Amino acid sequence: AEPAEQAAGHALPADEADTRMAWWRDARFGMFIHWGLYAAPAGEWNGEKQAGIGEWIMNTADIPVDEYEQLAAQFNPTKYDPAAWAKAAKQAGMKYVVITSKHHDGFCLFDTKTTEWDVVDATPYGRDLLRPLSEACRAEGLKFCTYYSIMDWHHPAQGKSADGRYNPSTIKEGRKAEYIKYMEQQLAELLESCDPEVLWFDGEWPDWWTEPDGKRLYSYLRGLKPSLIINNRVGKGRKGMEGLSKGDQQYAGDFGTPEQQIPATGLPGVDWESCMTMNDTWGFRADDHKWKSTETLVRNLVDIASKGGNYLLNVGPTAEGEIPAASLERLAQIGEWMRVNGESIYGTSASPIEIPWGRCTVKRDGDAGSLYLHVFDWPEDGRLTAPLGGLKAATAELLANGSELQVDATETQFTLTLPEQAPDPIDSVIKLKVTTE
Ligand code: FUL
Repeated sequence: AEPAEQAAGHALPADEADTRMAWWRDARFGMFIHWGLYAAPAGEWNGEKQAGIGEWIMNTADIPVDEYEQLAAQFNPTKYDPAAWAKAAKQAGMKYVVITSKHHDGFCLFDTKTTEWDVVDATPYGRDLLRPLSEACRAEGLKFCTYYSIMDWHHPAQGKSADGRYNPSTIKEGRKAEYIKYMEQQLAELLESCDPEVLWFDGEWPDWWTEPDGKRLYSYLRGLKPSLIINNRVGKGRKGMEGLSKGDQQYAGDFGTPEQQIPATGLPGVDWESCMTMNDTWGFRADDHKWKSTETLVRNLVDIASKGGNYLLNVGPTAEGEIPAASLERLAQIGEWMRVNGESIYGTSASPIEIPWGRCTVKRDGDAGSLYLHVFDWPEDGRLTAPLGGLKAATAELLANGSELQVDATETQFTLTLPEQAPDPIDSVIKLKVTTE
């Protein structure tokens, strides 16, 4: 293999990749933050509501670059409180935070010498937004991670597509190397100032960005920081993840990124993370009140964990620097559930047992382990039956209140006798101690 390929994750010994991915696999739950200049128009341009997601407004409303640049002059997030954001994530039970360092509009939320199109040079706020958040996250014991878009609607080397839209961008004749250099410099600066644990690429779909480009960028970053975790969108790995061999999937980064969906059977053989919004947009839109219920959000987390994936749940702060109250409320409620039931999520893996009334997660410990039964639909007759899958059930406990439950096991299934009322209407978790003996 070529040296560049050697350095890519797939070519490393498996245990090295396992060491690198260990914290990420245990974490299971993270916060996505889409924040940028687009939070100011908040879904409206020239008095007209625009369709679609907030962070795409430059493309949706076809705003000329020089007009879009005006937004920076007004961007002054005086209410930004990175410590409060980190606390909100921590209290929700999240273990990591992934924030946009540069979205498709090319605007940088960190200090960079490569362009004036950043928060330090172009806004009245005049200070780096990411470094303080990286420090606040570390103070809370959270891993700090950054999103970065390869497509860039502001960079002079990129142009509009034949139909006159920003998306997908094109690269101007002979200017690709210049743009790649620009990205490499920015990413090196970002690693230097914020030391992110994950680089979450996006905007890889324009035709000018190729699989070899992705592999080279992957290797470059792995060289700068060997422990860095890099998602599949660095290359073309998003297309047909399921159909690829394990080696090829690794080629395309360290983990798969299903968007706004939970794959029905997970993504067998690879690490993956479902990223999802709390309402219908990633970047703030003032008129989007289609909030998912806390029940849906908790059950999504459980569903994803039961299939072996991570859940990256998004918030879209305002231009003033505040996470919307509706998001904070839901995060606090998820946190209440996590404080009681977190052990059924962190460090668990997919369960082969399928149950009609909920989901199941597993934690192995040699020949023994715990099977966590997540009961979404509490049985009216107070009896719950599930297949044992070759395991022996010993004791059962309701995490909500620590009470012991009666277990009656046969060779193939076990039956639990439950109290009349579900202790938690969202998801009551039963911890079943099991052995393989
Ligand atoms: C997509 C982007 O185009 C969206 O704006 C958002 O960042 C989402 C997570 O990824 O591909």
